[in-house]
Amino acid sequence: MADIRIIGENLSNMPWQDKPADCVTPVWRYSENPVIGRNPLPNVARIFNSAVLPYEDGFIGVFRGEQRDGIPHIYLGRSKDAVHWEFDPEKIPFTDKNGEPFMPKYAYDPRLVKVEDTYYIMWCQDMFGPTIGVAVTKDFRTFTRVENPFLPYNRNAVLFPRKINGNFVMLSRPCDNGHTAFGDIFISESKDMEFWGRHRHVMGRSENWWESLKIGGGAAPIETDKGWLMLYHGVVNTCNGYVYSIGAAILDINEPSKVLHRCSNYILAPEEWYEERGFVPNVCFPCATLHDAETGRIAIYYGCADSYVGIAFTTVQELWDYIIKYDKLQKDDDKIGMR
Ligand code: BMA
Repeated sequence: MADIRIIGENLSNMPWQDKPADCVTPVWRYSENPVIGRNPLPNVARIFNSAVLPYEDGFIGVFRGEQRDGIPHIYLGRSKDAVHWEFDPEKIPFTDKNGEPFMPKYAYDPRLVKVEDTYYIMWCQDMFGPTIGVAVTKDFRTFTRVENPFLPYNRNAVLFPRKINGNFVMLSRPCDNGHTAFGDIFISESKDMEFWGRHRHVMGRSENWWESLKIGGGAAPIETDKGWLMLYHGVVNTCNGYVYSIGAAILDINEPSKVLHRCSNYILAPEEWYEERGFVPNVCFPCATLHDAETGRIAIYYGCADSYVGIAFTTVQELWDYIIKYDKLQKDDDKIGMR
C-alpha cells in the first residue's frame, strides 16, 4: 500500500511503545493505562476527555476535571513526559477581553490547538444551553475568552492546526440540550476567530452500527501528504445505553468538508476495564494526539468511561493502511457539504 507521511514537526520525546507482536488491531493501548487515576486533586474526583500539546521542554494540557459538586471545569496540567501530570489546584482563571474574570457555569471536553504562535482552548459551555466556548493564550498564564463561535446547541469543537486558504477552520457537532440522539460533523471558517461562516457538512452518522447514532469531532486533525487525518468519536445506542468508539477518516487538504476515505470499522472501542467500567461505562472519547513527523508515530489521548485518561499508540502508516482496507464512503461524504 502507498506510503503516507505526517506533515509537521518532529516530536522525538513523545510517549511511545512498539506494537505488541500479538496485536491484530491498528491501535494498541499503553501498558500503564490509565495514566490519570481517580481523585487527582482534592476537589476533583475524575479527570477525562482532555487534550495535550508539546510545550517548552515538555508538555502541557487542558483537562476536564469533574469536581465533587459534579460540575466539570477545565484544569491546566504540565508534564515532562506526557504520561505523569501535575495539575494546577484551581481551575483555569479565564478573563474576558477587558481583563475581568470570566468563569463559565460549566466547561467540559476541552481541546487545545496551536495555530501559528497562539494556543486556542475550545470546550463546551452554557449559553442558554450547551455551545462552544473559546479562549486564547500565548503563555499559559493569561487566558482570554473570545466570542462563542456558534449558536447553541453545539458540542465537540476542534480547530485545525493551521489556517486553510487563509481562514481558521473548526469542526463542531450541532446537538440538542440533552444526551443528543443524533449528530453529524460540520465545519466552519473564520478570518478572525470571531465571525464564523461558510458552514459545511463534513460527515454523517453511518450504516456502520458502531457510529449509527451520532459522531463528533475528536482530536485536532493531523496534516498528512494524503489529506487531513481526522480521529473522531462514533456512538451506537444499545439496550444498555450509548457506546463510544474511535473512528478515522481522511479529509481533503484544501477543502476538508470533502471526505476522501472513511474507515467503516472503528479503530478503538471499549474493551479494557477502565473503558468499560466507570462513571459512564463504555466510553472511548479522543480529544488530542501527539505525533512525530519523522517516525509517523501517533499517541492518542482519550477519555475512558468518563473517569480516566488513556493513551493508545499507532502510526500514520498503520492507520492509513487500515482506513484504505476498510474504506467506505457514505452518501454525500465526498461532496462539499452545502445545500
Ligand atoms: C457526551 C459528552 C462527553 C461524555 C460522553 C459520555 O455527550 O458529554 O463528555 O464523555 O457524553 O458520557
